[in-house]
Order: sequence, then structure tokens, then C-alpha cells
Amino acid sequence: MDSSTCISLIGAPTDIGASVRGASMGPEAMRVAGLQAALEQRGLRVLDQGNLAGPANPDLPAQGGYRHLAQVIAWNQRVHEAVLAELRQDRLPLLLGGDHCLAIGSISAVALHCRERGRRLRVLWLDAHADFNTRELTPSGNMHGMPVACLCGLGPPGLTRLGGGDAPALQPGQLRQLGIRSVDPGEKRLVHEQGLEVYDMRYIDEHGMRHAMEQALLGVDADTHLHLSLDLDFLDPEIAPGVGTPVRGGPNYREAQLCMEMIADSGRLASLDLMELNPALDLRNRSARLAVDLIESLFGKSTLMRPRARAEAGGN
Ligand code: 5AB
Ligand code: MN
Ligand code: MN
Ligand code: MN
Repeated sequence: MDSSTCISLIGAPTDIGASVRGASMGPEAMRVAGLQAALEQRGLRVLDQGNLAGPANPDLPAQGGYRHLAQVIAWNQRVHEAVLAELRQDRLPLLLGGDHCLAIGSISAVALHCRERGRRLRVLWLDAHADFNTRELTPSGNMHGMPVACLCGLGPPGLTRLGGGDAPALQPGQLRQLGIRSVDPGEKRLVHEQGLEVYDMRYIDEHGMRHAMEQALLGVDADTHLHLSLDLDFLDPEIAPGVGTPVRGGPNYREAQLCMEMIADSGRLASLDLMELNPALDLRNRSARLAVDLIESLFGKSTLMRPRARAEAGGN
């Protein structure tokens, strides 16, 4: 990524996959927190593509294991098309959620684009939850708990075939999860069965964020498209209260910054989901402002130039 990178903001104002309402206001809260200006100050070009439109949230109970399946499919189709259109124009899509079920549309578009361009894909999934439930395993029917399973081919056809063809968008080996600290019993079995690579909070406690991120980024090279799916409940709720499914014991401010800075250092970030921000539960837009701060770090803001970056800039 360099200063010619153009970032496209895509708002997806819906909470269709969640039970706690309010993530539909996430895109506007990010704009109010000054996302565009912050990125522009970093010398990046930003195109705000506005908000996508989709079906309203009818707030109905689950049917056959899924809540709002038809509406979730409609929203994901729109997200898929919008993200793919930006990638094909060589812009970096930044999806502003919205609840995390929309990562199905976003990442299936990224995966399709990588196949078109013959690029390797690595997905970093930062979340308190594994989001690996299926219709049989889900305790809630909420589809924001299922996107990773759907992307790996375990889910309803309307969501597993968004990119066309029969193959799943993702192989478990392309994914790394960090920050996980709440997994349902059946979901846990499936995570093991499918061999997901998970750096949970226990791992981060024992080995530190630096080591966890080094592991998660292992093998990322010049041919890799790096996608970050950031569920704001990844962060400790003390610093990010504006989420619908908070879980105590998440990364603190510095751990989260380090995580972003190491992604920036990789130089390979090519698409991003910022999900699950719930302004109805936030305190004076604090979580949105923190998200803007973290995104600035993702795009290269750090306290001082690092030795490697300094050498590349021709300094000493
Ligand atoms: B999120 C839970 N596992 O399936 C479920 O915020 C929570 O996108 C899912 O990570 C949380 O309902 C979904 C209990
Ligand atoms: Mn979560
Ligand atoms: Mn999630
Ligand atoms: Mn959530």
C-alpha cells in the first residue's frame, strides 16, 4: 500500500444478523467520528460510496435454525457486489457494518477477486467469538454467529455460493482467528474438526500479542492479499463498550494498537471489514473514535518510524 491507494468506504446499515439491535447505526457513527478526514490526513485518497440499501429488520424468531435468512442473503448479495466492484477498480474496500453476518458477502467477494487475479488470500478474523456456528449448533439462530462457517461452505446455499460455483469461498487454512474467548460447545467441536488456526486469549496471555500476530502473519508474502475482518467486540469492553455482544477479557488499547501496527508493517492489507459497532450502546461515540484511531494505525500511523521503515525511506 502506498499513497496512491484509494480507500472506498461502503456503509452497510443493518443489524439483520444480530439479536441486539443498533449495529445498523454503525456506518454513520464512523463518519461522525471523522474516519474520512483521518485517512486523508495520512495522505490516502478516500471515496465514500455512501450506504447500501436492503430489507428492514422484521425482528422475527428463528425459522429452521436461522433468523432472517432471506434478508441476510439479500444484504450479503449487495455487500458482495459492492465490495467486488471496488476491488475490480483496484480500490481498497472498507466495509462499515453493520453486524458481522455481512462478512460473508465481503470475504466471498475478496476470495473471488483473488481467484481472478491469481493471488493468495489470508484472512485475519479478530473477534471475541469464533462465528463458526451452523443451523444445528447455533444457540441463537443469529447469523452474525455463522459467517466463518458459511465462508467455509457450511451453511445455506444462498450464503455459501455467493461467489458463484460450488467451491467454498475459503479453506480453513486461509484463516487465522485472534482474540477468541467465547465459543459455544458444539461450535468448539467444529472448530477442532475443521482445524481452524485460533490464537485465543489464553494464547495471547501466555505468548503475547507480538508472538500471536507473528504466527498469524506467517507466510504472508508479496503475492498475498491480506483481509482483516475486525469485530469490535475483539477489544476489551472497557475500551470499546459500543458492541452488542461484549465479552470481558479482551485485548487492551496497546495490544490492539500493536496488532494494527503489525498488519500495517506487513504492507499487504488490501481489504477490511469494521463490524459490530453499536452506537446505541456506546458512550459518546467512544468506540467509534477508538475504531478510527485503530484504522489510522492500520494505515501506517505509529508513534515513531520503525527501523525497517526508516531504512526503506532512505534514512538511517
Ligand atoms: B459476533 C453466539 N456464539 O452464535 C451466537 O459478534 C454469539 O459477530 C455470536 O462475533 C456473536 O449467537 C457474533 C452466542
Ligand atoms: Mn464477536
Ligand atoms: Mn463476529
Ligand atoms: Mn457481536
